[in-house]
Amino acid sequence: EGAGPQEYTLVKMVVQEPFPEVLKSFKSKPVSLVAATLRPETMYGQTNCWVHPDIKYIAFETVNDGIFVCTRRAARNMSYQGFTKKDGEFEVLAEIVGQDLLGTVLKSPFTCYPKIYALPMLTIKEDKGTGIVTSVPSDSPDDYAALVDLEKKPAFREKYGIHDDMVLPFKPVPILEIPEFGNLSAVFVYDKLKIQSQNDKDKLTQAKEMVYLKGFYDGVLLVGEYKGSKIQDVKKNLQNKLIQEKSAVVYYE
Ligand code: A2H
Repeated sequence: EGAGPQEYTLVKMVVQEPFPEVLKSFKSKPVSLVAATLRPETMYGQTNCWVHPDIKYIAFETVNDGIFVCTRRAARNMSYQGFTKKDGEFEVLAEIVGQDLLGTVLKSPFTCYPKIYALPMLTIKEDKGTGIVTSVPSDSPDDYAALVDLEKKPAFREKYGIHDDMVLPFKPVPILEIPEFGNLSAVFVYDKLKIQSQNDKDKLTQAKEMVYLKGFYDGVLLVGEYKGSKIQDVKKNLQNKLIQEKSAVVYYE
């Protein structure tokens, strides 16, 4: 990583009925779990949202985008980037532990699934992005590994009160073709490296290295208005489209 700030696209994953208990009092405004991504061009393949059951999140009000749920640290950063009324200030409307967000119904931009769910991921870092991650198991080895963990282990689902129908219908969606890796590159490298779980750290690092650069330079979109284009040529256009339709904002840290 370089010396400058990292730019993320913050995708608004909008809370739908039935609201979880901890968010019920905010219903009159749009409430979003905001996910920081480096890959806006992959939003067509979202299958779920990841939250860490033990991380503490907050809800705060933005000037233009309704109520955001993210870590306190991310809210503080946002408050210096024009998201709140007063520079450097944000009012904590609620403190929420990730556990209480699990199973929340969400609507997220571009994905073919009309509603998706907040599910547990245990490798989320508290000190990066918003502490909320959008899941694209077709192209992110971390996301695919975490989704397979939930699929394969009913006890893991049960522990967090996750119903089968929040997980089992959500298959990875072919959205990018990468030469040598096919149209589900994360699945390909997961199988090739025989990754066992989301905790398989070294192999997942290797998997990410394998797909990342190749995807960026040689990956071709299979869906959407830029179908047939190379990712590097349209990544920025897709970020702009998300921003214009108010489904995303830019965030730095
Ligand atoms: B990426 P970097 Cl398709 N903890 O988005 C763990 N992971 C986090 C996180 C956190 N607190 N915040 C963001 N991330 C993930 C899409 C994606 C991503 C694809 C492929 C690779 C990929 C869909 N998930 O990231 O350390 C988010 O997942 C590969 C690293 O700042 C975000 O982009 O480079 C990326 O990690 C940011 O990681």
